[in-house]
Amino acid sequence: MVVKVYGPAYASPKRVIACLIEKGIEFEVVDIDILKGENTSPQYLNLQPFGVVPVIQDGDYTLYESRAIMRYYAEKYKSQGTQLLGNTVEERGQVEQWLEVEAQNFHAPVYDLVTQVLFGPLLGITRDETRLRQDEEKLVRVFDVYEERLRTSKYLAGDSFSLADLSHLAFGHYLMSSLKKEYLIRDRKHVSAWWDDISNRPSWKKVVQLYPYPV
Ligand SMILES: N[C@@H](CCC(=O)N[C@@H](CS)C(=O)NCC(=O)O)C(=O)O
Repeated sequence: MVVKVYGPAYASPKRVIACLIEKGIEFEVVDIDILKGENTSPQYLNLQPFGVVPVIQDGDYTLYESRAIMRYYAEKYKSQGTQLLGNTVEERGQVEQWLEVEAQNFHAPVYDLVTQVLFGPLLGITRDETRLRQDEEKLVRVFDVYEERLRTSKYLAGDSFSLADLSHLAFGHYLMSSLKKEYLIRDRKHVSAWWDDISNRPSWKKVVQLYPYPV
């Protein structure tokens, strides 16, 4: 069964697509244009009641929330493609810890920067300079913690690339491109080497090449 992924142009679906490529799972995409409001059509809300992308359909099975989708496929096809969840229960614990850090600490400030700075002008959202400054300060603290971790560990969850690293690519890409916040990564030796390593994986290069970012 070919997996259908909705909304490939946007960052959160790219998280899922990178995971499917790492696992060698066949997929096809369905374009959803958020700027035209296609994410709020009754048909789409029937699949994803919160009106955000991605959602996947795998035969009769429908699933949303990008990190839940990645966990599902990484578990379901554990022995196929790249092992993304660690090899032991302890390693799995580390993967889950750093996935949570990505979701709870890293994601919110980057998402806000992307929404206000890049999509704001297109969606008529007014910039809140105080909040933008706070977002950047939060990211400085997050990357300081990552620098310490990556000083002694090749990847966030240990010696191997995992979902925890992969989950940073979709929005980390914005920091390194349209947002022009490369300094957050480049000013930190170990974070910088980690970023070069994970963003040069063939899976990620393929995602960016196949599905260009809209902004
Ligand atoms: N927690 C959700 C968030 C998904 C999300 O924020 N998607 C953005 C695109 S990257 C979106 O659809 N935004 C449209 C909107 O908020 O109206 C997930 O990880 O799947």
